[in-house]
Amino acid sequence: MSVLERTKSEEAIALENKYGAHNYHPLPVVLTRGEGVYVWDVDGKKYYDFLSAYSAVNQGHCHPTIINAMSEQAKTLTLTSRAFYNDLLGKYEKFATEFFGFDKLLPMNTGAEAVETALKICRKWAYEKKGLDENDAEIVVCENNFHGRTTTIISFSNDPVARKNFGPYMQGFIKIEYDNLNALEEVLSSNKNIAGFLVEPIQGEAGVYVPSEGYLKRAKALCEKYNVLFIADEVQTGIARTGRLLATCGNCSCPDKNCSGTPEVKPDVLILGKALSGGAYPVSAVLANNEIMEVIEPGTHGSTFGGNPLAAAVAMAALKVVKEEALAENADRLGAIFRRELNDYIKESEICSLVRGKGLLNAIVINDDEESDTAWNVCLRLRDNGLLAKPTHGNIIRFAPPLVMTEAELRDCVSIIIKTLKEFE
Ligand code: IF1
Repeated sequence: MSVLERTKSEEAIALENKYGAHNYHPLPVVLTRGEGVYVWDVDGKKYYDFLSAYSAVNQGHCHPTIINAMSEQAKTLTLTSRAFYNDLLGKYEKFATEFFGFDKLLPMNTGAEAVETALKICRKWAYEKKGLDENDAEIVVCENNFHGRTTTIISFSNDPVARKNFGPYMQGFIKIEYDNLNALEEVLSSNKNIAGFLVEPIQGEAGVYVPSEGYLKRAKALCEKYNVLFIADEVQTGIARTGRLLATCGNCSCPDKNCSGTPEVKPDVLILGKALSGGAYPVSAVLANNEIMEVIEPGTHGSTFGGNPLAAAVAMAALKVVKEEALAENADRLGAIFRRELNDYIKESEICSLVRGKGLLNAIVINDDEESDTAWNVCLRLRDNGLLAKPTHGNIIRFAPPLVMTEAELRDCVSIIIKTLKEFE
C-alpha cells in the first residue's frame, strides 16, 4: 500500500497510538480535507469545524488567497535564515506594523516562542531602560493563564497536568487573580522590581473567561503609573476572533472599521500567532514600539525559521483576507446571534447552564462536575450530528468556528448544537 493511500479512521488512529507520543487525547474523528468552515473525514462525512484549530483557522480552511500566496512563494524561495536578507520580510514587517499600529515586529513561528520572546524583551527593557538590577526583574501573570508549553511558560502555569514533573521551574513570575485590579495595584505598588504584566484579554484555555468591562484599560493605566510593560497575549484572541481585529483594540491605528470597541487598550508589547497565518503555516510575532524593541540587538534573540519568506507571504495574505472579508465585523455580528440563540435555549435547559464569550470565541458550561464525562459525550454526539468541538476544562465546551461563516450556516450550527443538547436533557 502506498504511504499516500488513505487510511480508514481506525487505521489512522492505531498508527498514531502506536508510533506517536501520547501527548493528546483527540476526539475520535480522522480528517482529511478542509474548505472554509467545513472539514471532511476519511469516510467522506462532512462537518462544521467549531474549533478552527484552536482559532488558527479564522480565515477558513485552505483559503484560496492564502494558499495561492503560499504555493507561489514555495516555488520561489522558502528559507534563507536571517544570516541573509530576503526580499519579503521587510515588506511583511511594514505591512503588519502598519496593520496593527506599532513601530516594529519581531518574527517567530509558534505562539509559545512569541510569548518567550515577549518575556525576554520585557526583562531586557527592565534592566536597560527601567534600571532594575540584573536578575531582579519579575513579571506579573494571571492565575489560570495559558501561554504555551515551554519550560519557562509552564513555570507560571497553575495547571497541575501541564506542570507536574517538569521542574525545576523558572523564577521571576508572580501570579495574581485574573480580572482583579486591586490585586494588580497591590503587587505593582509593593514591589519595585516588576518589569511587566502578561495577560490574555480573554482567558481561552481557562474556559473563555471574559474580564469585567474596563479591566484591560484600567490594568494598562496601572502599568503606566508604575512604569511596567503591559504585554497582551493575543495569540488566541487576536486577528478578528473576538469581533475586533484585536481583543485589546481601541486607540490603535489599525484599519479595522469595527475597531472602536470597549476594551480600548494599546499594549506595550503585543503577541500574535495562530491566525496570523490563517492556519497554513506556523507564524507568530511580537510587536512593540521603538523604545522597547530597540533593546533587541544582533545575537540576543532569533530563530532559524522566524521571518522566512514563505511565512511572510502567508501572513500578508492572511491579514489581507481578514480586512477584505471584514472578518471582525462578521465575528461580532454572528457571535451576538450565537449567544442570543443559545441563551434562549438555556433558559429551559437542565444540561447547559451558561453561554459566554465575545465575537466567535464562546463556550458553554455543562451542568455537571469538572470530572464528569458529559461534555466529552456531548462532543461525541455533536460529531455524530456533523459538528466538531472539544471540551476545555472538564465541563466546558469551546465554540470557535472559522470567521468566514455565513449567518445561514451559523443558524444551522445553532440548531445542531441545540438538537444535540436536547438529546442529553
Ligand atoms: C495545545 C487552549 C487554545 C494560547 C495563548 C499562547 C499559546 C496559546 C493565549 C501558545 C495556545 C493552544 C495550544 C493548544 C491548546 C490551545 C488552546 F486550549 F489551551 F486554550 F487555543 F484554545 N498563548 N493555545 O492560547 O501557542 O505555541 O501552541 O502556537 O494543545 O497546547 P502555540
